[in-house]
Formats: sequence, structure tokens, C-alpha cells
Amino acid sequence: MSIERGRGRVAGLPTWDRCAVMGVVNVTPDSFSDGGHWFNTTAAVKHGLDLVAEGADLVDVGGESTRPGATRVDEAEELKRVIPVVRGLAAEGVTVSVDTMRASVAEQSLAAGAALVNDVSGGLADPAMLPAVAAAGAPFVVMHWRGFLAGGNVKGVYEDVVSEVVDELHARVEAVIEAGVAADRIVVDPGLGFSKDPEHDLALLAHLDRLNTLGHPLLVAASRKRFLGHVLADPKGAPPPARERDAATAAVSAIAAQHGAWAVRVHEVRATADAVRVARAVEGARTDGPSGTAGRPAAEGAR
Ligand code: PMM
Repeated sequence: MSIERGRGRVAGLPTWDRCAVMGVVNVTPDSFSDGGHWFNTTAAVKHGLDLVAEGADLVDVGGESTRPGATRVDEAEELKRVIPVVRGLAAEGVTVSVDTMRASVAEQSLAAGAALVNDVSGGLADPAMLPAVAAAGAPFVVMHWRGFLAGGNVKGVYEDVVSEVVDELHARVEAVIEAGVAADRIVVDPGLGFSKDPEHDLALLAHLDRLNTLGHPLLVAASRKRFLGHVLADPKGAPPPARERDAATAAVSAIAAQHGAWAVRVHEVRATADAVRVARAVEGARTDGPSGTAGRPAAEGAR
């Protein structure tokens, strides 16, 4: 049970000797798991600082829900939600990531102190995104994405989900590099729940080693997602509500950390902060030498 190729470092970000914890602040009225609770600047900044106090290494700020069926917010509204929160957290010394599909939001967030751009579309939703990220020299999360999910999870047809996600992410990473983003600033993410059914998400988690062959630090974002509701469903098949999926989320965090994930993105930080520390301690107790390639430069070695 070694930590396979993975983890690595992301140029332009701090380094951690274990899987990092990315806490989520959704400044939205409708995000599926925590929407509505942090929908004002002061409360959102306070929530971000609380997540840091609980052990978050980075805080991911988003102003647009990406849940299936959600309608897009307009640009002005997204900017109004996100920028003051990014600025407030960055001013407190927090490493801030901005969760956006819009180049303008990414650019203004970077100017306001964000350190990382997290785009669930991997640069596909806005043609100006990759040039903006490249020009800023910012680290960039490339998530596996098959398009907007208007009308539901309509594009989740796979013959071999793991191979297809790995291949599609590989192609996307090539395009991102081609657009001028430095390879050592690229993080990859399988996009759990995006155009994926529970069995797809579980297959991807069962094969994090295959995702690590992409040669980029890996972000795993399982927090409170539908597949966990499916796993935890009662005998009648009723899933627990999103807020009752945090212990299951922490279990995924431990699995991800053990398999070399660079970071996990979670709404409830405390349990995951413990999980990644336990995974690190167990790794440190190995007697057969250093495991895997934790700490190796990102993007070393192609698939
Ligand atoms: N999932 C959501 C939002 N942002 N970012 C990345 N990189 N990966 C994800 O899987 C992801 C994301 C949706 O979850 P939320 O609305 O509960 O934050």
C-alpha cells in the first residue's frame, strides 16, 4: 500500500509534506451542500478563517454553483460575490483559490490576492481563461469536464470511465500547456460527480494510481457528493442529506491521501485535517524506505 506516483509540488504555491486540505467557501445561495449559509462577504470571510483555524491549508472561494441543473449567475454578480471574499481572506494571509469558469473573475481574483485558479471546466467554458491564467503565471486546476449539465447528468456515458477520464484529462492538460500555462503549475482533478454516476466516481477513486500517471499533482473533491449519499443510503435507498456526509468525506480524504493526492477539497475541514495527518503518520512509519514520489517535481514523466 504505497503512495504511488503523485502528490508533487505546485509551483507558485506553498508546499506541504502531506496531502493538503482545501476548505470550501461557496458564496452562493444555491450550492447543493452549503449554499445559502455563507452568502455575504463578512460571513464568508469569517467562515474561511474558521476553516483555516480548523486545519485548512487553502480556501477555495466560489460564487457560482456548479451543481447539475444550476443556472449560471451573470458575471457582475459573480464578481460581486467573490472578489471581496478573496480580498478579505488574502489580506489575512490565507492561500486562496478561486473556483470560477470565467476569465474575468479569475483575473480579478488573482489581482485581489488569490494564488490558484480552480476551473471546473478546465478552461473550456471561457476561451479567455487559459490566456488569462498563462499571462498571470498562476497555478491552475484542470478538472475533467464534459460540458454544462443543463437538464441533469446527461453526458455520463462511459465504456471505461477510468481510461476515458485519464485520456481526456491528458488531452486537456496538453491544451492548457499549449496555451502557455507552465506544466509545473497544473493540478488535475477527476471531477467526481460531474457527468458521472456513483459507480463512475467509485471506479475513479479505486484507480487514483491511474490518475497519478498523468504526472501532475492530483486534487480530489468528493465532499458531500451524491455518490457518498448513494453509498450511505438506508435500506430503502434514501440517501442522507449532504450535511450528513462529512464522516464519509473524511474517509475519502484518508484514501486519497494514502494514494498520493496533492489535496482534497472539503466543506467540513476538521475531520479531513485529522485524516490527512493520520495518512502522513502512517506513511512515515513505513520501514521500507520512502514511498512513492511525494515531493518530486510536478509533471515529471508522462504517462
Ligand atoms: N466540485 C464542485 C465545485 N468545485 N472544483 C474542483 N476542482 N473539483 C470538484 O469536483 C468541484 C469543484 C461542486 O461541489 P460544491 O458545490 O459542493 O462546492
